[in-house]
Amino acid sequence: MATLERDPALAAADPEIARLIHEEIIRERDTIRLIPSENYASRAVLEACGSVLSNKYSEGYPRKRYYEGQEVIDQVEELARQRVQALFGAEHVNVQPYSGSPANLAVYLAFCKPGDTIMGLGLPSGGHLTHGHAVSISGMFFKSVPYGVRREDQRIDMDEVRALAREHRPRLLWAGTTAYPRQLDWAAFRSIADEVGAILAADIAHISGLVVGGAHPSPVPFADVVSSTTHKTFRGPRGGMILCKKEHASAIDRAVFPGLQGGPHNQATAGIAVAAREASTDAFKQYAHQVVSNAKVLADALSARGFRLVTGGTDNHLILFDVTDKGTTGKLAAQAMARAGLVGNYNSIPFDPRKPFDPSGVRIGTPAITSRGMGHAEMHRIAAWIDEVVAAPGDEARGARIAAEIAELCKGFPAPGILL
Ligand code: DSN
Repeated sequence: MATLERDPALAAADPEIARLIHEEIIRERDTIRLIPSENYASRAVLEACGSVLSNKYSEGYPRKRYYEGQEVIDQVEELARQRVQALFGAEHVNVQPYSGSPANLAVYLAFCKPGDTIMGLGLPSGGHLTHGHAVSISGMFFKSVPYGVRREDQRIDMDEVRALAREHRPRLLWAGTTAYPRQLDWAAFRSIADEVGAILAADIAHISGLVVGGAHPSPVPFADVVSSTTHKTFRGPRGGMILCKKEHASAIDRAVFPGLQGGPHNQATAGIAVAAREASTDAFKQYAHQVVSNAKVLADALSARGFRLVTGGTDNHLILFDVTDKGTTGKLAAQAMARAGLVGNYNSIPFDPRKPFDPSGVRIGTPAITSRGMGHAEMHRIAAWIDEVVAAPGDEARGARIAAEIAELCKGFPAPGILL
């Protein structure tokens, strides 16, 4: 059995893991990946991540390490840093965070003390756990003051953000989202942060690829610090990065190491360098714009089929829809969709009357299907399939028929990174 499609070593050494990876390759190949935070890394990125760079310890930073033998690793990390810096026009970059949550923890460590007040978009409104949610360390160690979205249009209420900031004078103000289909007003966040003397931290984990590709405004000129994962719209390896103003460079670097982490994952650093090189191309700019264009077409098609979309639509890569009027729940809908080969996730919607474990909404997005080259015609087909599944989540025959149709469609749109 060709397992990693290129190297029989794993199949010989560990047939069970080899078989499971093979099964995942087939799953990723034959289904429509709609989770908006997922994507397909290129073969080149995967190859960098599967390299011997994984064997090396390199605590510290280029030319200031605590282990010898860094003549190659220093160059890898410098390339990653320089490429990301150039892509975003950032003053300073750290590519060592293991992922988005550790990157955000490093931001706290750089700027806050336990007990400080922080503000972020509440999780039920589309914010991230690490922006102060009660069950996260960010809600346990800091005094969290969440802001929300307006009931009428489910958009972030900048008047509320300003009023809460004036009242609570946060040390740190997050501008970033994980389930929000609209653009953020970076200038308005900057003006609020300035008014109350807060550090402005932008978390662009979901949209960093859109920012690089010019399909979403950049927070870099506005924010003191910008955090991101590297595996979502950026299309890199699982990892994290922090961009900041020069004046904060040493605070951020010290927070990541030695404050929070030990040795960086050099294989991921190399993957980030490769992804940054890929993201510097015109093809990537086109990709980023196509992600947004596909999302708008998919949103309009769902809306035309009677789905209530949170905020009424999208202007990024993400769509959140409410299935209450369709007579089902987010969990039942997402599970039925997954059985039919449409893999999204159930998600709370703003002011959701249901509990987070079985909420009213489903979250989908277009980054991965756009990486496969799908366009407007496929968005219409996907909307039709979603509509069919959600109309009868328990209809297994219908789900199986759609899964077969989707596997057939996928044959015409090879997923980057997958050779089988
Ligand atoms: N887990 C990511 C997402 O799915 O949006 C955020 O960290």
